[in-house]
Amino acid sequence: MLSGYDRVLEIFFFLRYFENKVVTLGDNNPFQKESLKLRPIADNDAVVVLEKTPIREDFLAELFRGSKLRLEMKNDIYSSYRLQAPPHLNEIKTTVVCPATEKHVKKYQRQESFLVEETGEDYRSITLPYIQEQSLSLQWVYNILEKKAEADRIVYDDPDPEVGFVLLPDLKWDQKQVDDLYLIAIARQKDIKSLRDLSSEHLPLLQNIFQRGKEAILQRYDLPASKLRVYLHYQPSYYHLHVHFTKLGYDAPGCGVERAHLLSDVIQNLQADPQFYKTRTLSFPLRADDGLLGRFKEAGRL
Ligand code: M7G
Repeated sequence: MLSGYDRVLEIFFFLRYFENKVVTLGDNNPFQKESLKLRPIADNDAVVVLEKTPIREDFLAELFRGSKLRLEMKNDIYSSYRLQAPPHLNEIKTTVVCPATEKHVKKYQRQESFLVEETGEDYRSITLPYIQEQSLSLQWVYNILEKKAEADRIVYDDPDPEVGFVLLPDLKWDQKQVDDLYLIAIARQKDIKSLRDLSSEHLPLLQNIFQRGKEAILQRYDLPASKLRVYLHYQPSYYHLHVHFTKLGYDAPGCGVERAHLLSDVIQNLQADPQFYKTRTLSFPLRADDGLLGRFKEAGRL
């Protein structure tokens, strides 16, 4: 049995000699970067996501001092170069999902999307049965809540079973710079799947996440609330309530209007109508090969 570390090494070894790769590049990639789907390794599929991270301002002097420059073209006042940075300033953030299910592979592949308008009734008759049948495992969430994984990364922990949550850096953030700050707050309550399950009884929980999450980020990263975008996804990929905290100005994957719901709006909507998210029509994009899209088509809703 390989440990997680051995498996990552094995993937890297494999990657080095890998010829038969499927490379997708482009806009629809959730990270807008390159992802590789690897052929099965010892009966398991893996997804490896490679991402160039932003250039840090405090490394600029070292970058200019320590790099080689190769002129590509010069025209009047314009010129372009290839800059070869020292290795430690040229790292590639690498995310590995292994073993990856078919759903993970689809999640990271480039796909055409379609906007679905889901009524409250559609949710109950189409979406809910679908997500009860098949959704991604929440084991990683429970590992965080039980401090079996990522315990050393926790930024704030409120242990209250009703309004408590764990705030920590998102998998997508390498924490090298606050320019692309991305944290998630994971609710301790286990029975809230998504926005659709929320009613006014959850207001204390939502307000606690909003308030304490912002305070913790101010304290740790010196970033005020006015610099934060705090939102929920609908549909999420993982059906356990969590809230995204990203830096304003960073074009975080999934922060567009078709998927992100600002937590401040969610709170106000529930204050105005306790059943808001159970009755309203909610729009969201689904990728062409998403099984849920198939269910909407079968039901004649698309
Ligand atoms: P989502 O809205 O359910 O789906 O958000 P999305 O991935 O399509 O945005 C789940 C969030 O949890 C995402 O921002 C993920 O990057 C993040 N995430 C997923 N996993 C498996 C992990 C993990 O193991 N650790 C941490 N810290 N974050 C994760």
